[in-house]
Amino acid sequence: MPALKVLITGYEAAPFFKRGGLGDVLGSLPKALRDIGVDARVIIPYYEDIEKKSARFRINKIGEYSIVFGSDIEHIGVYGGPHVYFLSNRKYLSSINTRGRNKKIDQFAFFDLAVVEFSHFILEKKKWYPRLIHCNDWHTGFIPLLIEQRIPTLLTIHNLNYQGWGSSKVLDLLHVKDEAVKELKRGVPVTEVNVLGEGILHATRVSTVSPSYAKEITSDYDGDPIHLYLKRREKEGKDHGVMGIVNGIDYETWNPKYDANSWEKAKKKNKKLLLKSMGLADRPTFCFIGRMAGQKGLDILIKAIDKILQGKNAANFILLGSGVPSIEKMVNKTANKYKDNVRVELSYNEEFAHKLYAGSDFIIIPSRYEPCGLIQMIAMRYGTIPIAAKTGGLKDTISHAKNGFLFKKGSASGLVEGVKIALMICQSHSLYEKMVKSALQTDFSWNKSAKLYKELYLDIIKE
Ligand code: NHF
Repeated sequence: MPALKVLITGYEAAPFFKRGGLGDVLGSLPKALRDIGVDARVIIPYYEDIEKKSARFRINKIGEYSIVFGSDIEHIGVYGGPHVYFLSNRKYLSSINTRGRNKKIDQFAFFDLAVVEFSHFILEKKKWYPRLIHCNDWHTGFIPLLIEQRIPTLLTIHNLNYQGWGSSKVLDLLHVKDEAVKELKRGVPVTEVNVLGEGILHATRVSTVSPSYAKEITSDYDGDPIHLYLKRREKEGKDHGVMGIVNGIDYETWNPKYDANSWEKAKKKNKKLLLKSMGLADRPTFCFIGRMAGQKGLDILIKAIDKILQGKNAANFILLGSGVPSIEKMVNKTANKYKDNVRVELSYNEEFAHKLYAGSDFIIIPSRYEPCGLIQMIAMRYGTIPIAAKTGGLKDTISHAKNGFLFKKGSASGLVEGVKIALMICQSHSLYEKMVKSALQTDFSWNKSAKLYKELYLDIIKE
């Protein structure tokens, strides 16, 4: 049987360009799919940042074609590395930092149209034709509408909070009539379109990145309209609901080179080096790694650190990440207040992240919501025990008191309790050892989830 051909698309894909978890997923899921016989290829914009590294990534030009966007004919250059395609256009596709929400909507409307046309280009050029297009997040939300069921689509939601709202003028650029669009919010001065909403309404199937997040977003998601979209899908006979498939992590990228039998010496050494480089004393060490954004619950962590460290010297906290300036300021203030115990690195530094995963005892994940979360899985791969909010994918991947701890989401006192229990565990070598081993033995590779995606793809193309 010929391999199932799937084109996977989104805003980012590691190692070419990565801003967040989506980049990790688009970097590692296709590989895992290819290992089980799916001909999975990825397509993303050819950002200037990628172009600069084209020699390193062995990216070559494959060809070009044109699309009509508004009243302009725009040229698209097609570039490729093994199993990856990049679409290039100076005006629309080179920037990773497009300012202004309507400009961003235009950029990805342009990309989505270019992906749809790419399916013709690649058939002619390489005799390759996708049986299914796997779209990810709002950036690719126009594809299901534009492709008009010619190719079935799966839309995976990695974060419902980013939906891509913008002026409906973009529809003129796409030559799409208002009637074809289902999620229009009419208003003054502008009528708006919701790109993710369109994707949800038009995709053949919708999924998300964990069963618990699927439940959360389809039940009561703070008044978000997604369940209305889903109800409308049901009315149209698309009654499959939202499937939740937990992400895996790339075991090659995240490889501590120790396991449940050999962790102890290596981890001790890693911790020693980490603490020395940070100028911290030898104490139980907790880290935070992530974007400094509201979702990630840093205010909860800061409150908890305050409670734990007041008058005591019980623990170290090392925080890595960057983001919202007011959150960065709050974090810095705490570091200045607890000079002996708290360190902050305000950047996105993958090398340092590896050191933190490897050298910390615990990782704190106080997210207000978390569609899947990758850091708890990466941490456990390094034998670092997560203390995480009980929400979304965190709930689905952490077994409380076995390979980590879960506390009530949004609760600083819950987190304080979790840290206190962790400190107690540190007093008992056998308890600590049991938890570390259990974390190291949990399988977070893509093996299981890639199979689930393959089954879902096959199911979709059968429809
Ligand atoms: O893991 C990749 C990531 C998720 O929880 C994460 C998130 C964004 O918020 O699926 O996407």
